[in-house]
Amino acid sequence: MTPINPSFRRRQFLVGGGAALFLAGCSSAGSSTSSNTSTGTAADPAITSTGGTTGATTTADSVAPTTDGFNPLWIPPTLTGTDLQLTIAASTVQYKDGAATATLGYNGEDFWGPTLLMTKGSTVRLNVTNQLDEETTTHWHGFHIPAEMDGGPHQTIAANGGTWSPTFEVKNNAATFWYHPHMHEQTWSQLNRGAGGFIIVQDDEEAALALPRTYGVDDIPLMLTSRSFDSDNAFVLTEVTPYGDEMLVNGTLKAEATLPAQLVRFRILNGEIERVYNLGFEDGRTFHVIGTDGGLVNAPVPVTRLLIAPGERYEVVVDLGTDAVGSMVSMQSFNGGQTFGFPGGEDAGSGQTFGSTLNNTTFDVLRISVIAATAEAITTLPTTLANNTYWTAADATNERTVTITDTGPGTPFTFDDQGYDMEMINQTVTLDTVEQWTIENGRVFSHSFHIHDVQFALVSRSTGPVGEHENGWKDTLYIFKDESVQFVAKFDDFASTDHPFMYHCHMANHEDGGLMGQFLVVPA
Ligand SMILES: [Cu+2]
Repeated sequence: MTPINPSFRRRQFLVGGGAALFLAGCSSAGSSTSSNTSTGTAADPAITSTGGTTGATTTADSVAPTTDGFNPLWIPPTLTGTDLQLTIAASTVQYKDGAATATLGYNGEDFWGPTLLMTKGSTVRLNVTNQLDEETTTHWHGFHIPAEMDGGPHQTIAANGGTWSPTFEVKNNAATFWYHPHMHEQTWSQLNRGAGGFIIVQDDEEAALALPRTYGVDDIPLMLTSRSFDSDNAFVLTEVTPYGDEMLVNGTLKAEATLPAQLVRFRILNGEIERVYNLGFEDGRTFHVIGTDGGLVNAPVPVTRLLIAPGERYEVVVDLGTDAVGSMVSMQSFNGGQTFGFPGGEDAGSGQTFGSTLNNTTFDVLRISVIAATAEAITTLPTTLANNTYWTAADATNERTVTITDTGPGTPFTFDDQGYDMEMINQTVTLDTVEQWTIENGRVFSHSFHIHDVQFALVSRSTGPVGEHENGWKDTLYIFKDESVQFVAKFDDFASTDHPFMYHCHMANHEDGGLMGQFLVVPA
């Protein structure tokens, strides 16, 4: 078997190296229209990407294929501007010999979609066109926006050409967000086929810092997931196979990134259905967390391992400055020997119930091949990154508890014994209230709790101290089996008596199974 990278097909279109403009809205399934342009200089204060034409996509993917079975990491092209067209369509990827694998992508990509670049304070309009023969939605994960613009299960986009056009001010801090389907009971299916994309928000505070910021060169988005393939090369999706047997990074099988010998920033998204990653490097090197879901942390946090649950993002910086040009180092996930209830800790072995060859073991996530440093390399991390003041328990003027429940082995997980019902409002919050939410998980398994609308401060874990690296704005948290956690958030700006926000487990199989509730933020 020769796994083929999605970008391999794209590369065949790279004639003459010219920057081919992608015509927004004119995508067709399976076409490969990404251009291959070099990136700009690292001196730009804003994130660097070429082809800054409004509505245009560019890509920094210009890495030569490798010869020993690894595939060059695909870097999604960027899409900039304030009036953006996103079109989701069916496609295929030739991952294996034989039949192509059916996939979904946005704007002509075969799997995943362009990276949207947005600036804090700007007002954006998105036109999302659905070329699928099924309904979908597009959720702007982590964004603080009105509920009717949020892209949850109520904002469906009609099949076969429907368009939804939300508009909102970008109020979030500079950070890494993502967009993905949030279709009622179809999130797993649509995510599994590859629908999603990154959003990078930029702001003046982040831009003033000497951080790696050249997209695709020293600033690399990494969407981590895995898939299993059936005998016809289709992605497997059954109730007992939420874990894939093969690692995909940005949709690339057995990915290798060619990176310069300097500080490199990774914007890591766990895009899995269920697996949690316990990330590190094969040589045990220390790396630094610089950002959580909703923004920069106040100071870099050194780590050697980093747990990241589905839906979570961490921005990290790894120092390749002392790695020899031509050397290799692998990012790995150290998922062996975890305690019972760790998602992906079940016994390895494809075909077993909930099994996967990547379960309960250490496996390669991304191979890094080191090349010479760039001319304007960042070589030292700033000691101070931000000056956030986080909410504390003392700030909260209202409290509520949400409990993860089920009715016994084999039954779906629910919140408070109530499966998700589109017609039921589970919580009502008064606008401008600072609330403390306690999430109780006494059940058999760990989960990934995500709440829309707000960025919260994680204030306590019953199992021990909140990790230093978690001390930042977050919208998603990993909750262990038999744990309760508390977070504090202010529910400001957007009230509605009609349009709810969601809170749910970001393990898409659990979400689709009913582990989701909805809340209204009502006027005071
Ligand atoms: Cu869950």
